Formats: sequence, structure tokens, C-alpha cells
Amino acid sequence: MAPKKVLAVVLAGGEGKRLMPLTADRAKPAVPFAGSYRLIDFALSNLVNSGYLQIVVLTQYKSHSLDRHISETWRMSTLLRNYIASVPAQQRRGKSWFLGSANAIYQSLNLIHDAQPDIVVVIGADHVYRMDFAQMVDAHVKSGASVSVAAVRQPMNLVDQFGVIETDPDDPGRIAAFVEKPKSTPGLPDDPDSFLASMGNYVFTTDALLKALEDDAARLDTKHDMGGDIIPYFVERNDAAVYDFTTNEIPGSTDRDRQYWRDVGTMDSYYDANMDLISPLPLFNLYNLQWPIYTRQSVSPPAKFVRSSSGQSGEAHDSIVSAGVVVSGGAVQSSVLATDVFIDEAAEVTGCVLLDKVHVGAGAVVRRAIIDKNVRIPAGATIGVDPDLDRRRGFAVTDSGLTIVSKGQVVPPG
Ligand code: ADQ
Repeated sequence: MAPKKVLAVVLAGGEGKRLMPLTADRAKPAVPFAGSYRLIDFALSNLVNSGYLQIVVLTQYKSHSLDRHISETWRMSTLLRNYIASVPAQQRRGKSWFLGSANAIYQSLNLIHDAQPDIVVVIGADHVYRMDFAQMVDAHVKSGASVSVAAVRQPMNLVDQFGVIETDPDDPGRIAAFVEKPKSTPGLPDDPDSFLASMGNYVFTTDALLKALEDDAARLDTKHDMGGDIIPYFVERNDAAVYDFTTNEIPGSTDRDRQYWRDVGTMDSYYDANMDLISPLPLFNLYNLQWPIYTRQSVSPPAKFVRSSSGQSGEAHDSIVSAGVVVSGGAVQSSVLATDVFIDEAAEVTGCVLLDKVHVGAGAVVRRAIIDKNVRIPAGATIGVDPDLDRRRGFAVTDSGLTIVSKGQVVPPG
């Protein structure tokens, strides 16, 4: 098979409402994850490791920290026409911002016309996984369809959060029906508690994508959404193939690790995905250097664990601890600490995700909480111990009892 010229389009302009308050001030793909990464690093690492080096990232909503991260971290040589370019909404087709994910691509068609690819790979920017898109592109070309949709099984309780794929029993590689975020769906024949979810990753034959976007733009009854409008457009024409994520091979990965895929769309799933990394045999392995996940290297000094002035030792167990962290006489358990976090003496941090530069004062107790960047927790304060008290102090508390303190929130002492 002759190699195909591929342009990758990363959709990074969504608001990420369900990740509030972490997305109050930043785009969802820029949300920090696993200590030193941003969510978008997983999508971009997958593309680069797949050998796809012409990548445009379509940004819009509160995109400053995302644009900065891309330009500082993902600088690439323009030699050989390799690039990762962050492209903000520019109103190239009239006076509206991106109306939906399909409209984001429609407004950016100049990028496709410039690159003249055979194939356009379109992916989201807010999932944690490893995937070799070159294998999906090969399968797409073999399928003869105009679009291929990557698919993975998900538990039935999440059905209203995903595009649901029904395959054709006579031709299991074809999509017979596709419904975006239905209230319910029949389970799979061999597993009634699961359904087949779209991963929001698509491979298109370029001409077919261009025609679908033009047709969509001319319609009135559309939300200009990839999952809601463009994929159903191809399914109605019996022209959509499914790509089974579980067949994707990753060098250096165990079966468990290579089948890991998490949509970190809500605070609870964001928290759980962080926790998946810290068990002794983690569900997702950040240490597979045959398929590295790239990110910005911090200039902070190495982490250290020291005795406080009163002689109490600083320690961390079953935790990820990033550069610049100082644990000075406090105890950290089952937590993810981002860069430059400081834990003072006799403080207890258990089951937490602390983002950059969080300061936990002496004797403070923080449990099952996500603490956003720069928050200072005063000496003796408690967070995550009494959910009603947390709510009264203006912190978000999820149904599962997870407390979130957002950027700029002041934690009262005591
Ligand atoms: P969602 O993630 O809920 O479902 P959406 O909110 O459209 O769909 O986000 C998809 C991607 O597009 C995200 O990376 C987002 O940042 C981006 N995006 C959203 N609106 C945008 C806009 N106006 N401009 C630019 N980018 C935008 C999708 C699919 C489902 C699938 C799930 C998998 O629609 O079918 O099951 O992803 O998580």
C-alpha cells in the first residue's frame, strides 16, 4: 500500500463544562494531569509516536494556557514540513466563533487545502490512552469506507456521555447505526452491561470529509458537531467503518495497559484516572519509553523529603511526586503532587491531587481532594474531612464526596 499523506486535526476548543471548576480559567485540554502533564500531551504524543508530524490544534475557549503550552512544549522543526500549530478561532467564514466541533474544522478548511493530505485524522484532546493511529489509518484504507470511527466498550451507566455505535451483524466492520449520547441503548450481545462507544477519534478520506463539511454547513437542522452530525451523515450513507481499539498494538505495553482509555470528562473520572497511576502496578504505565508521553520539562530542582525543624520526617507513599516538591515533616499517602508543591510539618495529605505550587501548612489535614494551582492551605486547616463544611466554605463537592478547591479560592484557617 502506498503511504498516505496524513494531516492530523486535534479538536481542542470545547468548554469542558463538566470539569468545572478546573476549566473555569483554562481549556480542558490544558488541564494538568499526573503531576507534570497536560491532558493534550496524550493526544499529541500518540500522533507523534504514530509518525504523524503535521498537526493542527484547533483552539478557542480560554485558550491562552493551552496555546502557550503547545508553543513552549511542542515546538518542532519546520524542516521537512513538520509542525504542531495551535490555530485559534479566526472567524474566517463569517462573524461567528466555532459553533461546534465540525464547524471548527469547516472554519479551518484552509489548513486542509494548504496541506493537501490524502487522509485527515481528527481526534479529541482530552483522553488518557496510548494509540497508534497509523494502524487505524491502515485499517481505514482497507475498509474502503469514507470514515472510520475508533471504538471501545464502556459500561452502560456512561451511555449518555458517548456516541453509541451499533455494528452491522452481517458485516461487523461497518457501522449500522450511530446515536450521539442517547439516554439508553441495548447492551452488547455478549455483554449486556456494556455498549460500544465512539472514542471521538476519526480517520477520514479527505475528499469525503470536505464534501460532508460543505453539506453540513448548508443545512439548517445541524449543530455542526462531529459526533452529532458528521458521523451520522456517513452512517446514513452506509459509508462508515468501525475501528476496534483493542486490536491496536503498542510496543512495550502489556494487554491491560494498551487497552486503557479514559475520558476524563468529569471531576470524578479525572480524579480516578490520576489514582489509576499510583498503584504499584498502575493501570496506565507512564514508564513505557517505547511509546513515551512527552511533556514540558520543569526547571524546578528535584523533589526532596526532609525532617522538619522539630525532627519529624517528611514522607510519601504510593504517590507521584513531581520536581520541585518539598515534603518537610509532613505525610503524603496515595496522592499525585504536581510541581513545586510544599507540605509542611505534621500535615497529612491522603488520596489527593495537588496541582502546581499548592502549599499545605503545618498540621493541615487534606483528604480525597483536588486542589488547584497556587492554593495555600493554612496551618491546621482541614479539607475533605467534613463535606458539609467544605460546601459552606464555597468548595465544590461531587456526589461521590470529592472536594475541589479552585484556583484563587481562599481557604480559611482552622
Ligand atoms: P464530547 O467529548 O462530549 O463527545 P465535544 O464536547 O464535541 O464532544 O468534544 C469533542 C472534542 O472537540 C473535544 O476535544 C473538545 O475540546 C472539542 N470541541 C468541542 N467543541 C468544539 C468547538 N466548538 N471548537 C473546537 N473544538 C471543539 C465526543 C463525541 C462522542 C464520543 C466522545 C468520546 O461527540 O461521540 O463518544 O467524544 O469522548
